[in-house]
Amino acid sequence: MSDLQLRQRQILNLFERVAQPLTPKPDIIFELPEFVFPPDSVSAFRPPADGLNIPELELVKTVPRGRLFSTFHPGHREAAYALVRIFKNAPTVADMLNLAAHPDIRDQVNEHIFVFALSAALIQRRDARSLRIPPIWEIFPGKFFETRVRSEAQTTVQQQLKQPAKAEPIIIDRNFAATDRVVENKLSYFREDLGINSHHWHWHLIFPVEATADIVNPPDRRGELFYYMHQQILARRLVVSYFGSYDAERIANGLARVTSYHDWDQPILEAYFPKLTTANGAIHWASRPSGLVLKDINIPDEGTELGIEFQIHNLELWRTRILHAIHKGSVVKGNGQVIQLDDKTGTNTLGELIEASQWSADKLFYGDLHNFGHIAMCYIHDPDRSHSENMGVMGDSVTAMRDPIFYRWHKFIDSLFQQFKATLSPYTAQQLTLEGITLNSVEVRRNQPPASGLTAPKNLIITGWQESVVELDRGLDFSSLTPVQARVTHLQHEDFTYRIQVTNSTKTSQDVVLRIFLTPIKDQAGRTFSFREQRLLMIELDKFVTRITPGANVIRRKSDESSVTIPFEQTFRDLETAAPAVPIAPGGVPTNLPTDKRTNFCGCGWPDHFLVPRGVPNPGMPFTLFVMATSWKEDRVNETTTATGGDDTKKLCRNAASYCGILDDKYPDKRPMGFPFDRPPDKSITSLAKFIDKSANMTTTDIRIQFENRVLHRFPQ
Ligand code: CUO
Repeated sequence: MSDLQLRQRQILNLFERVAQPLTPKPDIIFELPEFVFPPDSVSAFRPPADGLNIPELELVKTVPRGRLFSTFHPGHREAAYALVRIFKNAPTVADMLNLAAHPDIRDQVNEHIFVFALSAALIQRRDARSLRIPPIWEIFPGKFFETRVRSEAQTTVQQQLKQPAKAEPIIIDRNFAATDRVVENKLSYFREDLGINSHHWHWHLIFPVEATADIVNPPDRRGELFYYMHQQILARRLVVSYFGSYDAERIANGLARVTSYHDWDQPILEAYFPKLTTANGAIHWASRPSGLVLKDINIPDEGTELGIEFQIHNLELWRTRILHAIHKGSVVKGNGQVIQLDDKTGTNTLGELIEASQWSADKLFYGDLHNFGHIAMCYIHDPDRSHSENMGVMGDSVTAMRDPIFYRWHKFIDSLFQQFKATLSPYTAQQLTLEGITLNSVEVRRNQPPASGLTAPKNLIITGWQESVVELDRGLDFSSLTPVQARVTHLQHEDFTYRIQVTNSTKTSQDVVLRIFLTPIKDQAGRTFSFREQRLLMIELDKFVTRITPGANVIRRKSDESSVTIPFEQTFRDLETAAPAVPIAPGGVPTNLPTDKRTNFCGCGWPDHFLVPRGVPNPGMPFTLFVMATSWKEDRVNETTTATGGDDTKKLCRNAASYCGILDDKYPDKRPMGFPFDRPPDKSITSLAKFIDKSANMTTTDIRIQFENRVLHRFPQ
């Protein structure tokens, strides 16, 4: 076993059954890290309990083992970051993993904090870039699957002990959280999707609201990414909700767009009952029945655990101050320095302020609005914990997107950004056009011809279901003879290709950025959207650089090359069999990089299986596909980056750069995120057709997305 393979297997071992004491695999040795322990105990796996120089863990242990952990909670974050620092301070990756295995750490600190801290350290350490962490649902199946799954798994294992046989995967019901009588539940295939929730966890893991001392600057445009990634989730979720456009039941129930949650003294009508547990069933996540109202939060310190106290009034005050800054056009730092909210950095400044991160201009004054909103909602059922209830799913970035209130809360957060965007001047013709480049047409075609042997009709995308088998045993508290697996059903689409016809009327080749968006045409009542509404429903599908030679060009681009998504296998990968084979070079960057999935960073990215919304059954739901060409020379951030994922020497995986940026590098596009739809257009522009009218470098076509209510694919096949 190479050193790299050993480290990879150590990681898997460390993340196995994290609620239980570590059981080292027979062939995996954890040595005592030399920098911590006296040399005479180096070779033993378990050191004697006394006389060891273990790092100070008091702060880490302020959140006891077994308790749920919230990255939105300042006290929890402090505890977690104390451990991130310990891991990052280990001289080598080997030292870090050995230290992580120490019983005082692995078996004593809060298991959620352990996973968060080790994952964060593995992502942030440059010398760990070719090592990967397992999918989060394998580590904590309880955050994804209902309690029943664990008891079924246990029954299967007991049967196997009596009569060894290959166990069938446990079937996960797509609608386990509620019945279809609740109209909102028709969207549970979106809210409860493994890939979507895993993306959200990764995003917050790689863009934490605070950093260890070695990270001086925040990741490039972190605050703007916070705005844009969440705005895109909303747009996607909104569009998904429109599949009900033709659904009489939905209209009858009056379920339309997500409304912003900003009347904080009004009851929240959408309930959520997660049916999730953690610590293998020992701890449940709280339910949030309909009709609860936000209350002041006053959770006392309990034993060692730091409490949290704030009033809903604080949220109101912070909102007022933020709105004041937006309409004043500037924020004021703690030291009195004024920062203008301009069209270049304004969104980023606001993002850091609203979320709020350690890079907020003044956290004392502008507060902690977004994070405390998550906290207020996750404790809404027991705001002072007088019933000793656990938090609800809004408290954890792994689970928050399951709750309908997540979308209403983020709609409110997004409305702040939109108010700022409305203060900016509309893009000028000069900013929108590109001389010499004409986009003549765009069309899409499925890659696979239909079974009938006919050519696939153009501008029709087919969606349906995929059944995928995922591993569960890493996170269960009992071992089994054969792997415990679950079969999940999730959305999938047939792969397709864009065919874009471009004419270059200049005399030289031009490098252009092609920006592809998708937008619905009509609302749930069949009414055509105004451009003002449609702009906010634009879903980014792809963004890439291509060279256009003089004259006519045809550009083909496959749907699975998208800059917003990560491939299906990257979401549902099997780490054991796909252990990386790339050596780590001095300096930490692996040599001989393959082009695919090699780092933990690669877990961030919208899942490819959700690239396009579901649509409706035959004849499908109409959408407009929009493509725009801009100049790469003007949009390029520096000489080495490409629009889709950094220069090849740094390209550790196929990045989903649009929503996740590039690790340790600048965001690869100078334009504001969401350009050209991030700002309201001139008032005279009342439709998308008018918007593209004067710009030859833009084109649209109408397509349909047709949902077939059957299993299109199985994974593995
Ligand atoms: Cu991602 Cu509120 O920021 O959950």
